[in-house]
Amino acid sequence: MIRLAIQKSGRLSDDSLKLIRECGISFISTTSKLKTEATNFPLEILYLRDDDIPGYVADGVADIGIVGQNVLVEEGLQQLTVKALGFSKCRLSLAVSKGDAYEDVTTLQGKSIATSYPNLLREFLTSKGVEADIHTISGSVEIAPSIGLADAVCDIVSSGSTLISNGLREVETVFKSEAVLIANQNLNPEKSRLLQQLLFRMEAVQKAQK
Ligand code: PRT
Ligand code: ZN
Repeated sequence: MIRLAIQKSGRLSDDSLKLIRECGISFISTTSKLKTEATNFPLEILYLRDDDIPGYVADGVADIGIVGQNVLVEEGLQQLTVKALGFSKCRLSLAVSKGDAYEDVTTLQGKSIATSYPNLLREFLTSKGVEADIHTISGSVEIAPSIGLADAVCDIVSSGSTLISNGLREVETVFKSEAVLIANQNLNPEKSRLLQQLLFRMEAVQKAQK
């Protein structure tokens, strides 16, 4: 039996469940439950918050998982990556108030930036030789400039409409992300074999969609 961790409820959930079903795996999904067992493959599904998935897979509480690269790399666990899955695509971007002058990333030198991704942001700024004051907040990052909490924000963007409706302008892409399959690095031979079977099926699904 192999244990897969997926997001309980959020932007990754539907596509994660869909991928498992497209692999020919049947299970009864109820969001009220915390786990479920497949009926025709030795797979157990755990429903978790996305932020907890990389750590649980690293620790072996789950054997494999599906999570956004943004969360995985922020938590410093990119070495768990097995395969990019092509859904939940988004980017982590820097944005400033739409009336603020912005030349290039050096404009942010000495400024304060609100984000939920301090590690990804710090790495980006360091690579550009910029020093800024990073304020880590866990949600509602977009309102930080309008309430005087920060000069700029660094947040996840897909369509861009959230930034626009908060009077912000996207100025730099910090990190590009999509959902990835991750795996514990010390799977026993039986679990490794099950992972290989799953990967084979996922690749067949992806080929059929091309
Ligand atoms: O409860 P839990 O902790 O499990 O979920 P969560 O609220 O932390 O995550 P969730 O469900 O919002 O996102 C899960 C993953 O989906 C993220 O880690 C990304 O990998 C991916 N993803 C794809 C996104 C988006 N698109 C996205 N648009 N994650 C968040 N957003 C948010 C963004 O934070 C901003 O508030 O949507 C808003 C911007 O969207 P646009 O379309 O207006 O630009
Ligand atoms: Zn989360």
